[in-house]
Amino acid sequence: MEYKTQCRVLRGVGGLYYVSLADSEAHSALYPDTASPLAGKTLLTRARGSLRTPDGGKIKVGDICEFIYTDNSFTEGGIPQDDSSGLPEGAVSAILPRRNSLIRPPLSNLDILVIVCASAAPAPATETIDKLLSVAEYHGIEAIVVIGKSELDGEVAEKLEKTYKSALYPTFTLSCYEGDGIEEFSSYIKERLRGKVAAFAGASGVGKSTLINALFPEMKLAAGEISRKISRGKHTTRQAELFPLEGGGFLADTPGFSMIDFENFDFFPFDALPDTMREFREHYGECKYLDCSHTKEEGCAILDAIERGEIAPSRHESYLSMYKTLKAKPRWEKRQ
Ligand SMILES: Nc1nc2c(ncn2[C@@H]2O[C@H](COP(=O)(O)OP(=O)(O)OP(=O)(O)O)[C@@H](O)[C@H]2O)c(=O)[nH]1
Ligand SMILES: [Mg+2]
Ligand SMILES: [Zn+2]
Repeated sequence: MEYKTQCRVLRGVGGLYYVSLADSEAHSALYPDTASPLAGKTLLTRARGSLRTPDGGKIKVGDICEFIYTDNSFTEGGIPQDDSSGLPEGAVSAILPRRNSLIRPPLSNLDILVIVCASAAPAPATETIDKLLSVAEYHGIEAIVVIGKSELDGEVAEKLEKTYKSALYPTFTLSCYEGDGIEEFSSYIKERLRGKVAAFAGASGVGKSTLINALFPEMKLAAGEISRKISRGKHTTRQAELFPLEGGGFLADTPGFSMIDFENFDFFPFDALPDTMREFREHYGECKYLDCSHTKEEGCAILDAIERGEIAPSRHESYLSMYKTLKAKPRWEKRQ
């Protein structure tokens, strides 16, 4: 008997893939009146040799795929998750259309990007936050801003919160040390995460791992293992990996979105920049000149909104910086 279902690619190892099969509920919604005896299991499997996306791309972590398997897959008591000797007779047979596909980190179908900064230690770098927000916006990834270590500098935290709320992003101020704001953020993120993939990004030392551990205690081991690998200098491949979360959903643990990438900022083409500024968008069309670049023109609706205190000056500074960098690039090439 042959079974068809969907799976999510969690990790690649030497040409094989760990995939998480749709659970029974998801399976019957996708393929009514059919069976998937391995529903909900994570297993190591192969991909059909010629497997490519319509535009020739290779299978990636995060991909949602079609998975076909047979009864021969079954070993006594099911397939042990980490046993490569018991490969099921089945294969990833198609890569389904992607919502988005990132190059760095190499990850597809990222749904949520949690951008973390701290009120102090390290001092918040709004340009980094804004670049991450623009990358998320360009790829259609839902962005959430977290201002951590709020107990260190309440004034800065408040100012940042105002900036990102007026930029129209869900914004949370919290402190892992004091516990303030954790519960509110925890219920918000867990509610949104069902069946989705989230990643945490932000400068080193802002408290990402501390926050992840507070939210998802089941992640503790995994995070520790990865940082040990990094400190031994062996985890340089920048492989992305997805970890299933207890309440449903996956967390992408990836050293990606490294701030190094941001020196050579080339995540989207120059022409796309204005549309990545969420709170600017409602003012486009109100500028005096049709071809306004919103950098310095007289009668620019964005500059006027900044004057009125509706848009934070730091958001415009970041816009100018991205404008300059992207404009200087001869041609944006899509790399897969
Ligand atoms: N004052 C204060 N310190 C915190 C808080 N949360 C975390 N820290 C500390 O900040 C330091 C960095 O935290 P991490 O969670 O390792 O930061 P990270 O963002 O994961 O850093 P990288 O892994 O290097 O990217 C640690 O010493 C934490 O104990 C907080 O709410 N308040
Ligand atoms: Mg960390
Ligand atoms: Zn303008």
